[in-house]
Amino acid sequence: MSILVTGANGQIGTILTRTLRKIYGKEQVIASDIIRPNYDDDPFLMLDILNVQRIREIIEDFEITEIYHLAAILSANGEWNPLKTWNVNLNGLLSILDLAREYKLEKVFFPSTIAVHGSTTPKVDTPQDAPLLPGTVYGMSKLAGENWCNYYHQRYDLDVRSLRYPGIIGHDSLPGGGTTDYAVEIFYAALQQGHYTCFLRPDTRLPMMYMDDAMRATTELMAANSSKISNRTGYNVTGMSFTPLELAEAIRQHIPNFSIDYKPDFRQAIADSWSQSIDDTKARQDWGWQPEYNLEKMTADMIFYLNQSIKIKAN
Ligand code: NAD
Ligand code: AKB
Repeated sequence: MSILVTGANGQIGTILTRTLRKIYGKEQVIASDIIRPNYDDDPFLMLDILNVQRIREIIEDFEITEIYHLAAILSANGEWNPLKTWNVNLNGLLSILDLAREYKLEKVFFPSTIAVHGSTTPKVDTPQDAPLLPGTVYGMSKLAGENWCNYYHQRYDLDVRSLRYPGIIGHDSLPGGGTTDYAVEIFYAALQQGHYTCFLRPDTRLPMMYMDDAMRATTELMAANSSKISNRTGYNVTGMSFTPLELAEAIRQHIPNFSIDYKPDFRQAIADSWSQSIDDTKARQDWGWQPEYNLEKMTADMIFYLNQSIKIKAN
């Protein structure tokens, strides 16, 4: 088995590469990105996902059997350059899917997102098969991507699997330009400045998931027997739902003097267009999905590990 991870230098890719290397061995997992990590992360290859010939060479040279295709431009950054975002997010995926078909790869993982939800989607306990009319180019590209994944599965029997991640929160990598980024930034600000100015309103409820749960969801989905995968667009999955006000309260249980104020910007409209909570029954039924982290457990873990890394950097 030889796995290629695209977008491996991002918030999720950094941790997913590490997770896959623990399972399959370091040499079996090739990390790639347009930006080189600033720490030793070999084997690493520079790869722009729009360079189809380079992807082909990597598949051939490293005899790739599986691809985890993470490279993308996220919701907030995507709005600064819609056409580039569509190109990277959709054409990048189409190259991966078509090369996976041509080289008969065993599996492809495509991370979708709650950003596929939009103005027509029920906001509470959003069902798997909810109406989808995304308002961002990021959401549009991921929804089109889900449909292409389903098409390649139906037409070419490609074993492509996908999760609609909610906002992902972790202590070992920084988010890359999304609307849920506040839920990571707030921890750094609380520990370093004791204060955070939030770009969303205090009552903005969004679905979230701790990185450990995201890694488990991904590896469990990919390890599941193909007969258990009844969804080939993107499985709803969730860990918890909270507002900035509730997160600030949870942080105050550990840092009593922590203060927060709110200056909503353009990301408020994006957050308002997404669901507040997710029904992930289908993932639970099909391949046994079960989150382990709620708001309190995630907050305690984030503060513990970020405190440790701040102390290590100070020494
Ligand atoms: P990120 O922005 O942190 O990382 C994306 C990576 O893709 C970056 O390292 C970037 O350099 C790389 N990239 C951008 N353009 C590229 C190109 N042309 N060629 C190759 N690489 C390129 O994002 P992330 O949070 O790690 O997200 C990873 C995937 O998971 C994305 O597909 C994203 O849509 C999805 N996702 C993330 C979240 C989340 O909360 N983090 C939630 C839902 C879905
Ligand atoms: C974003 O906010 O854009 C991402 C996501 C939910 O897809 N974190």
